[in-house]
Amino acid sequence: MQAPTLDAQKRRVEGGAPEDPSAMRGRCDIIRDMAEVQFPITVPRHCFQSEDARLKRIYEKVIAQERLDQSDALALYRTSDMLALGWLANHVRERMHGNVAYFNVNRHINYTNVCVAGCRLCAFGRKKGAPGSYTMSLEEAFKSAASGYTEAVTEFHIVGGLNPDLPLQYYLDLLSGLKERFPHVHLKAFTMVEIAFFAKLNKMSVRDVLLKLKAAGLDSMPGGGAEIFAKHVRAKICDNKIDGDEWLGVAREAHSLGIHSNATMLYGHIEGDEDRVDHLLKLRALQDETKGFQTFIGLSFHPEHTVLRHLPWTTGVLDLKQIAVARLVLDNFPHVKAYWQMLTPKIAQIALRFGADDIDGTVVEEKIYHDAGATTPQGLTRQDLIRLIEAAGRIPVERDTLYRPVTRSGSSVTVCV
Ligand code: V47
Repeated sequence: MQAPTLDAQKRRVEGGAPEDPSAMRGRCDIIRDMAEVQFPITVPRHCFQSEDARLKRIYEKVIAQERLDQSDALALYRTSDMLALGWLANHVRERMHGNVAYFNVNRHINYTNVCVAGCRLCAFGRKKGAPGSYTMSLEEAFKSAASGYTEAVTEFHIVGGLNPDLPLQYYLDLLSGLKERFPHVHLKAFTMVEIAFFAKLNKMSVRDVLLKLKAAGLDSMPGGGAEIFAKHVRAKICDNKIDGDEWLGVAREAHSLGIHSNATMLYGHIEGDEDRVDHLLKLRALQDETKGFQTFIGLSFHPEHTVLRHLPWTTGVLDLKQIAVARLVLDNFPHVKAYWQMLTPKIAQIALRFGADDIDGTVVEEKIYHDAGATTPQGLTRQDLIRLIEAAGRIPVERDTLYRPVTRSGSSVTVCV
C-alpha cells in the first residue's frame, strides 16, 4: 500500500473533492475491504441464541443482509435480551470493519458560548454578557488550536453557539487562518444549525454560505444539533432551533457540494422509542439519497445545569442499546461512533462489541458535556486510546477525519491511501 505524505494526500483530496456521492461511498467500501483483509477476526464466534421471538426474526434478516424496518427497530429498542442484541450488532460491525477500531488525534475548539437559541437541553450556551460567556478573538482561537497537546493533531472539531454579533467574515477568517497556520489539519466545522443561522443572519442562502466556507477551508461538518427530529419533542427541548426537516435540508445541501458530514441523535431525555426510530429512519433515507454521512454518533443526554436537570442520567444499558440499534438500522452508514467523552471510556470499550467501530479522538478540551456535568477527562492521549482499544480486544487504527489510516514516525504524519 502506497503511503504518500499528508501534503501529497491533501492535494489529492482537494483535486478530487467528493462532488459525486458515489465516489464518497467508494472510498468507504475500499477501507472496509482493507479492514476485512488486513484485520480478520481472531476471537471465537458464538452462535446466536435468544428466547425473544422478535429477535429471531430479525436475526434471519441480519444474516440475509435485508434492511430492517420500523417495527424491527422498535423491537430492538424494546428487547431485554442485551446479549442477543449485542450479537446482532457485533455481527454487522465485524462484517463491515473486521477487528479494527478507529480513533483519531483531534482537538475541539468552541469559539463562543454566546447563543440566542436558549435550548433547554443545553448547559453550554450563555446569553450575551452573562457570567461565564465568552467569544474567542481570532488570535485566541488560533492560540487555542495550538495549545494543550504535543502530538500533531489531524482534525480540528469546531463548533459554537449562535452568536448574532459575529459576522460571516469571522468564520471565513477563522477557517482560512487555521488553514494557513495548520495546513495539514482537517477542519470539521459548524453544525447544520450554525450554518442555517449564518445564512439567516447574513440574508444568504445555505448553499452560498457553504460555498464561501468551503472556499475558506471547510473540509467537512460534525453531526451536532440534530437532537431528535420529532416535532413534539423538539418543541420541548430546543424550540428555537431549526426543525428536523431544516437540519436534513442543510445536510442535503452540504452533501451535494461534496462536503461530508456526521449525524447525531440526542437520546435519554423525554423522547420515546418511536421518536428514536423516526430519527434513525429519516437519517437513513437521506443517506440513501446523498451518501454524504460518514458516521453516526448517539449522544446521551447530560442533564446537569440544564433546564431539564430533573431528568435522570441515561443508563449503561440504554447507551449500549443505542449503539447496537444504530448499527443495525443505519445499514448505509459506514461508521458508528462510541464517543468516549460522553459514554465514559469504560462503556465505549464495551460498545466496540455492541456495534461501534470508532471511539472518537483525543479531544483535548471539551466544554459542552462538561458544562452539563460530564465527569470524564477533558482529553485522552493517543496512547490512552490505543490502550483502551487493545484492552477491548480490537486492533486500533488511527484514522484521519475521512477514515484514511494515519501512520506516524517521529513528528511526521502520513496518511495511507
Ligand atoms: O450539538 C448539547 C449535544 C452536541 C447536551 O460529529 C448535548 O464527530 C448531551 O455533536 N447533553 C455536540 N448532549 C457534540 C457533537 C459531537 C460530539 C462528538 C463528535 C461529533 C462528530 C459530534 O451535543 C450538540 C448537541 O446536540 N448536546 N447539550 C447535553 N446537555
